[in-house]
Amino acid sequence: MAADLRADTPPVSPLVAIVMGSQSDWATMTHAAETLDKLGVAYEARIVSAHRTPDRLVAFAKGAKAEGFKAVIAGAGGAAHLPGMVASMTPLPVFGVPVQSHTLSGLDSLLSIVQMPAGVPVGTLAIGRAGAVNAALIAASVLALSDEALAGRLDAWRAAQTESVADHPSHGA
Ligand code: RP5
Repeated sequence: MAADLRADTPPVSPLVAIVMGSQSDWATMTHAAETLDKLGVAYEARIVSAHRTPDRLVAFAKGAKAEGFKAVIAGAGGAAHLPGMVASMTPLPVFGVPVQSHTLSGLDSLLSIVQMPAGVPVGTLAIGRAGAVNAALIAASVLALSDEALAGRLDAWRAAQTESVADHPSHGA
């Protein structure tokens, strides 16, 4: 039986915080987590609601840099104030993911997140899964500026993606 090498590996501090407004957002935000897993980027996922847990929001946003995070991915739906409020209280780059809402299909989430006033930026990604995946990739790109090994893994990830695209569509697919 192979030895469990994880036991000898020192714990890695999470570099990316994935925060979301509700448990219901996890179905979308899990795609950000899976992408960071594939790239070997340590993260921590938390539920932080701008409306239901405002004190938790302030504590997280004000303390995120001191906790050691280098970037924040924030996903929320509907009246999606979370990314903007986090951005207002941290110097870290904040990437916003509009979660697809039931009533307006995420257009409400998108406009809530993207229309920040000048001076408090949120890098806003696409609605839903694509946004969650791309938020992870862009956060990893930021970290890769000072991490050559991660930059190599990102290059490999892109090369594998390119390799996976067929020249022609398969019939019936
Ligand atoms: C937002 O309200 C959350 O980000 C979520 O997308 C939305 C609905 O939340 P639940 O009612 O499902 O908890 O704050």
